[in-house]
Formats: sequence, C-alpha cells, structure tokens
Amino acid sequence: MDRICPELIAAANQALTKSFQQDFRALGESLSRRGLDIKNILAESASLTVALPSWGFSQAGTRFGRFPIAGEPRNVAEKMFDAAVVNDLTGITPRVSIHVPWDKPIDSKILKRQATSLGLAFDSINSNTFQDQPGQRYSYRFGSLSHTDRAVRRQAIEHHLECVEIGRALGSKALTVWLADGGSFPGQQHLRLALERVIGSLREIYSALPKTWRLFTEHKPFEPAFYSTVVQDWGTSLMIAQALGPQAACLVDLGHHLPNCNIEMVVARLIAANRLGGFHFNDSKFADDDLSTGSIKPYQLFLIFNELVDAARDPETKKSRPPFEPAYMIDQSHNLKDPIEDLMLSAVEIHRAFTKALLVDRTALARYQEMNDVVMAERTLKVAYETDVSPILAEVRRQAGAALDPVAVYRRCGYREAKACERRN
Ligand SMILES: [Mn+2]
Repeated sequence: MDRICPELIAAANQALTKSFQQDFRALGESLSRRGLDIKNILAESASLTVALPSWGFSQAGTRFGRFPIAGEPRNVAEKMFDAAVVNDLTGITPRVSIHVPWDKPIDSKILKRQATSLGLAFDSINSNTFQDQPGQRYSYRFGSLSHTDRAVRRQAIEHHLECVEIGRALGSKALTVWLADGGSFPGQQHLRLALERVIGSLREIYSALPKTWRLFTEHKPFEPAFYSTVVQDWGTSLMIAQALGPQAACLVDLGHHLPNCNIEMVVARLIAANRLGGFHFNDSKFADDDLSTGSIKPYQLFLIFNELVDAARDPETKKSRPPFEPAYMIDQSHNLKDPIEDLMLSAVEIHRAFTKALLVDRTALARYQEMNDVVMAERTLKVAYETDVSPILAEVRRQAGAALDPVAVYRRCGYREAKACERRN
C-alpha cells in the first residue's frame, strides 16, 4: 500500500457531505453579513501551500530518549511516500524540503522521478554542519562556517556547494543554512570575528548560488551553543542578508526566539527591509522549537499571518524586488504523536491562521488605528480570529481531492499498520 486511494477519500467525504454543506452555508451567511464573500475568501485561502520537512517523518525524540513507532520510514524514498499521504489528505503540502546528509539521495534523478509520480516537488535544501559525519576530515566541535581554522571553514563551504548541486538536480530553488556555530562559555569565541568569518564563508557560498535561487539564514538564540550563538537573532540574520546581496533573506523559525518575543514585530521589520525569506513553523512553550504548530500560541500564529496578509495587500510590497514571496515550511519534532497525523494537523493550523487573517477588515482597522480607537482596533482583529473557518479549510481540501477530515481517513485506511508490516529493520 503506497497511496491513499482516491475512492476511499471520496467515500469518506460523501459520508460527511450533508453536515459539511450546512456548516459551509451557515459560515457563508455570517460572512456575508460582514460584507465578505465566502467564494473570494475560499479562492484566496486555496493559494496557500506549505512544505514538509524530510526529517519530520520519524519520531525524533528528545535529548533524553527516542521512542520509535512501528512503520517509521527507513530512508528518504519511504519518507516521500509518507509525505504523499500528508499531501493526498490535506491537499496543501505539495513540496518536501530535503536535509543533507540525513536524507541525501543516493540518486537525485530517481528521487525526483519518484516525487513527481507521487505529486510532489522539492522545496529548499537544508545543510548540516552542526554534526560530524562519518569519514569527515575536520571536526565541527568548535564551529563550521565561523571556525578559526580556514581548512574547517573550507570543508563547511564545500558541504554547502554539494547541497546546491543536489538541490539543482532535484529542482530546489533555495538553500537553507542551519548554522549552529557559537560558544558555550564567555571568552571562548571572539564575538565580532566569529561573525566576520561566517559572513566571509557565506559570501563564497552565495557566489556559487544559481541566479534564480535564494539563500536563507535562520537565527537562534541558543542551543547547541549555550552562551553565544553567532546568528543569535533577526538583527544578525538581517546583517548577513544585507552583506550578501538580494538573493539572501532571513528565515523565521517560530521556536527560535527568547520567551515572550513579539515575533509578529520581527516579521514586520523583516518585511520592511524586504528580507523576509520565509518560515519554519512550529510552536514553543518555554524555549523549544519542537511542538506542533498552533498547539500553544494560536493567536500569535494568527497575528503573524495578519502581518503577512497586510503586506501582501500593500501596493508598496507588491512593487518590491525581489518579490515578496515568503516560503512556508514546517520544522517541528514529533516525540509522542504519529508524525503523519501531526504534520497534517499542523498544516491545517497554518492554513487556519492564514484564512482567519484574510477575514480582517483592513479598511476598518486602518480607520481605528488612525483614530487611536484601541478597543475597536483590537476588536477588529479578534472578530476575524474568533471566526471558525473550518468549513473553508475543508472546502479547499475537498476541491483539491483531499479529505474533509484528514486524520479520520488516515486512521481508517490502515496506512501505518501496513507500513509496520512492510518496514521491518
Ligand atoms: Mn528551523
């Protein structure tokens, strides 16, 4: 069993049709009382797609342990089948982001062919210079692109050039640099020189980037370095992007901020600088980057999409070069949940936040902001946020041939049980 059969999805949808249609009609009526046409919202809502992380299909566990479930994928080809299940049932996740070397293809042509046959394409390619790989000449123990030794930096640069080559063969259009360099103790690293070396190394990578590609850097305040991460916040990430050139942009991982950080402000500033590259979606309670998207702070996710929708509708942003096209991707760890179920539900939560942001009455909001009417301005956002857009999300899925209720179909089809028999080590 490799795909969810379309007849099964259609039959499951058929059983829900009556109640679904009632809910959709009721929402349409309530939106029309607010001057909104559900057909227009539906069309805009259907424009969202989110990429899936190749590393998100197994139980990654925590530093304390890993509790694998039966039927986990053993290689990148098996991960592609799992990704196809997520996309077949949600209809909004048609791309996979590959991590090298964890999911380095043995033959990129064969992997690309498999992806195409599953209705999938490839998103950005992700590097890894935060672990030593077997056979590697120099260690990254004291850093990679920021290392004091030029030979180590050269090795890390070469790895990124290899990622670009693999990405080219797969049809990727972006390189995401996972840069964990930093120091765990005061005095360990010269703070300014470490950044200079990172920018120098990235310049060499940037100069080898195909002209149609983008290069994303991700910031993170700590971990694995516990005192000073070289790219610790969006300011440093922006400095790097501006030093490199127009193809470089900043990636915002929602879990890579210190507690209580106003992430929608970070997003607004990066948009203003025309350097918002995209997102790694996840959620966080304390300072982690592992929890399911929308599981802890759904209002924050909505407020982030509110900035994105606002910018997308702004005539000034429409004129920006390179164009305003943030890349959306999930980057979370699955410790307890079945990764396929969690990725489906996370994609739906991202879709939900985006669709709610489409409902914001921006004319009224601008007026209240001009009048300094704080209560009504906030209320305008809350009215959109409090609207249950589930029927719109379901209709987008239905029109894409996907499931009204993805998890229910997944549980009924027995995919995981079939894989548990097939995928024995
Ligand atoms: Mn990330």
